[in-house]
Amino acid sequence: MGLNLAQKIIRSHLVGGSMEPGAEAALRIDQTLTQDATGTMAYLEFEAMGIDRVRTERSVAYIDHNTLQSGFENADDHRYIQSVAKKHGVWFSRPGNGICHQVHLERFGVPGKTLIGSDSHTPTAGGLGMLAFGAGGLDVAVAMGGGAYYINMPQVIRVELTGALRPFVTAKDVSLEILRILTVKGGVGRIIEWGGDGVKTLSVPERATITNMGAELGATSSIFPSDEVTRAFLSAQGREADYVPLAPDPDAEYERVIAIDLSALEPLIACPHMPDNVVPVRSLKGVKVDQVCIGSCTNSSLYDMLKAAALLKGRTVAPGVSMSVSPGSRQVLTMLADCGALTDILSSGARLLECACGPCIGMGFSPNSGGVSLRTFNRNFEGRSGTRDARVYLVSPETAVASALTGEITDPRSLGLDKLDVQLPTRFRVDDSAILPPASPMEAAQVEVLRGPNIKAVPEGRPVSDCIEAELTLKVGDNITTDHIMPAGAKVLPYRSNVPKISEFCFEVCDKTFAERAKAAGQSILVGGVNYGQGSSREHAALAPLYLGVRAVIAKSFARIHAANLINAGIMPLCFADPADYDKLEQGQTLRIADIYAGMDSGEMILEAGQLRIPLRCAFTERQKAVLKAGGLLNYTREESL
Ligand code: MIC
Ligand code: SF4
Repeated sequence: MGLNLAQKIIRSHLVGGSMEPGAEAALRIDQTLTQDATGTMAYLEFEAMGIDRVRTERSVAYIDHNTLQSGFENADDHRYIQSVAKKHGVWFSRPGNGICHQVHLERFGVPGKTLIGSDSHTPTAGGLGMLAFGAGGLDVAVAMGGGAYYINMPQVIRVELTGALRPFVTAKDVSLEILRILTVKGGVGRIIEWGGDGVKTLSVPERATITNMGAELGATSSIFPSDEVTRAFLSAQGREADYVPLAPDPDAEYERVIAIDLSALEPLIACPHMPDNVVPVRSLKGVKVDQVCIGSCTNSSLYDMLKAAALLKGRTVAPGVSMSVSPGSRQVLTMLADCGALTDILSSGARLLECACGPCIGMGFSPNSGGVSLRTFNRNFEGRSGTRDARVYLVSPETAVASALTGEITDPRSLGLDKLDVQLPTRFRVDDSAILPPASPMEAAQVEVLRGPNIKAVPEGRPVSDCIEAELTLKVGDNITTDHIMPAGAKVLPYRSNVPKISEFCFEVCDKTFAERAKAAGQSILVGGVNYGQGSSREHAALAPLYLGVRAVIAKSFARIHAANLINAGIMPLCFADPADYDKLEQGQTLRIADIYAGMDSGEMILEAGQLRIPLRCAFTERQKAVLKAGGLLNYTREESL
């Protein structure tokens, strides 16, 4: 039996475990990336492991999230990351150089290699044929130290593309179409492998838009083959030597095949407040728009920006609309400037923001109250924009510009234009001066790591005991995101390296009293619904609960990265054997789970709630049991290396 592309890369990187679906596979990791909002913790964890120098082929630290420096905290974090990276063998992409996923695609991604990053959209690199995973900072720290990365061996879904996109229908619409089909839970435990004749019609940046939003499906990863289009992109980046052709075997097997005819698609839009709440743009014609944002790691490539500029050229943004453009990288911005497209953008009345995540993570440019914001981003979770009652829609750059021009949600096809004639250059402007190399092993000892007062130690995990008795301090519903558990935004993000402080904001979106109540309770258990912890890779969504005394989370199901982060923090993710039992529990009850060690082995535990006996299930691997019993991955790694 032939192998699909994901299996081929996994097989060539397998250092332990098994490739049987559902079993744990240990993978050798070739490259890592971090961004600043998760990076401080990752490097503190790396330092705590006591390893001198990274053992990967390439590790890169990006500064792209916390670039609003409204106090000393973010600037201190940047300095810390710059110095710790230099000391330990990590390349450093300076603030302003761009969004990690965009820059990594341009300058470092290599087909057939493995990459993990402390950011859920790391699979963006799958657009180049790389097998890339979003992970918690601690997993990235371990991989930097040469340790394996563990995944539950996913099933692989093939999406068979035929035809070609029609004018004003884009890769973003392909992402929204697959979200409409599979929903935000449909990719959990799966890799999405894109194939078929339609693939060759998509450029690498378009492929990357599609693999980027695989994160919204909950997928473990997403990947495209590496072909002549990939070669052309790498060669235009001056990196043709990195090219290798990659394709699945002709007789490869898949769990399921989904067919999408690119020529049958139309412009789509995801409505508030979930990326899978997708309808045709034309069905919302006339809805008044207050804000339009173009950018984010989904749609900030030169290709996207050139299309936006071409549509804006000679036109002006409607008076009622406030519009921002944030190019994905310095390469994109300088090339826009060189060809004059930047002038077209600025003359339209759009505001130019930094090459960074910006509004995507609530770092400025929040919408007006109750405002309708159309964004080319990937997440529209409630409150994420920084304005609690804003209504955020996700669209392509073409739909965003068309709507900015008319002031209402507009299908770009209705502007009466033929098509946009935008070509990718045969040569990008390559200037890596904002990517600083690490110190040589000889010089490393002299490099001083610079720490600011906001940088506090990583909280200590506590070994899971055989019996837990604790209050159910919070019961939440389905699809709780990490933005609910540990909100981001300009107010909270500066505390990413200060867990005691950031914990005060834990679950603020759901219940402002939670942090204080949990702390007062000492130990607690949380209860959630389906797909608990979807969204980001931020391990703060596990570290803050750890700091507040949470010992276990019981849910109907979990998102992959968050479940791994809980285990890494020494908190047990447990599932209801019968999801209907969720309804029987009430916030404030005292819960008890006994015989935990035996339960970890048998996969079954009993939750006692007053007179009720509720069966729970778990499926921890031997390694995960050891991690939990050690009180988290950091303790486990320390113990292992003794
Ligand atoms: C996000 O898009 O939610 C983030 C901010 O990039 C996160 C990482 C973080 O919270 O720092 C992610 O996607 O993992
Ligand atoms: Fe940054 Fe937004 Fe991409 Fe997250 S999703 S990496 S915040 S641009």
